[in-house]
Amino acid sequence: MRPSRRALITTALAAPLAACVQEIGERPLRGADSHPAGYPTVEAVNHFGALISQRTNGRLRLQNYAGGQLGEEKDTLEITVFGGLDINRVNLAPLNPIEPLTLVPSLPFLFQSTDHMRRSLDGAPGRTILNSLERHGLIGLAFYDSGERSFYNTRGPIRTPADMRGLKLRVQTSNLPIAMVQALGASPIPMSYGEVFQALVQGVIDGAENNWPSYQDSRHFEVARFYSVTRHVMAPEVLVASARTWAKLSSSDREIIRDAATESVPFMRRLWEARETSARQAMIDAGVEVVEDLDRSAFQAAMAPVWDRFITSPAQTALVNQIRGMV
Ligand code: GTR
Repeated sequence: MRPSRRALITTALAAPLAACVQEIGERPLRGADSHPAGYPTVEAVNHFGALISQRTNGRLRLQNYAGGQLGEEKDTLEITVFGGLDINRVNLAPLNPIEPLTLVPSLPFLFQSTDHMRRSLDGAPGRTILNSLERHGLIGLAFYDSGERSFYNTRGPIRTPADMRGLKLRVQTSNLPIAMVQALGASPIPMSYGEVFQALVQGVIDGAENNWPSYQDSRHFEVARFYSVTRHVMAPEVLVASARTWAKLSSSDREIIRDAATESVPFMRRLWEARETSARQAMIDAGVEVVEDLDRSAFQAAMAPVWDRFITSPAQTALVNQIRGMV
């Protein structure tokens, strides 16, 4: 069972107090991930932790709580800002309500390819976004791949936006995916990731959207048997540290942590590529109906108006243009 919100807040308040007594070094750094052990993000963060302890001769260690043990991303982010967690791996979408620049890589059909996404996020646009998190109490360390998200559902093949009319689709807790699903004529239901499987089984929702590895690991495929390869968004994963923790670290420890995060990116990408391919094949082997013959441009056209609605500041526009210029 997942911890209640009250329990999470209690943890959030208790941990900084405990941290006053126990300094980093006396206790391990605490990290959170909503995915289970073995998922590429979890393995990458473990690798990051191993590099840190190697380079500090075990003085700094990372205890990474995987599988959503410490709560959903929205909650663990709050706890990280309070300093109750030191490290957090989340998707970019839950950061949308916190920092408007994070909306940019979350836009539908922005990136033209994996290579375009990686070059943009490894380059100046990525740095601008990571730096923008500091004013919210978070230190942006690195972006990880999250592949492409596509829609899946329990009802039948989706080939055009018209096939989505009236479907209740779970979305991440951000106004952007809410608007994207509305633009397609379906009903968005914001819900935390950990609740989706049960909601699909109970028929509370008809579907959701995600990449292949998440679709597999979350077991959503057992209930939602139609996966339509819309590939409508490539919002990345992001690794952050608490600014409260950061303030207590020496500049050499900060450098070790930053370098370890950067070095965990190619490690993650290797795992990701293998996992994306194997997850897709596993889903085909499990009898999922993979809908490839769909009109992606119709989905793109239907979702286009959300760009203007969410990209409203000069800073966001500059970032969009910079990324578009990197195709
Ligand atoms: C996954 C992502 C998770 C989480 C999840 C979701 O692709 O890796 O961090 O954001 O999607 O849909 O909530």
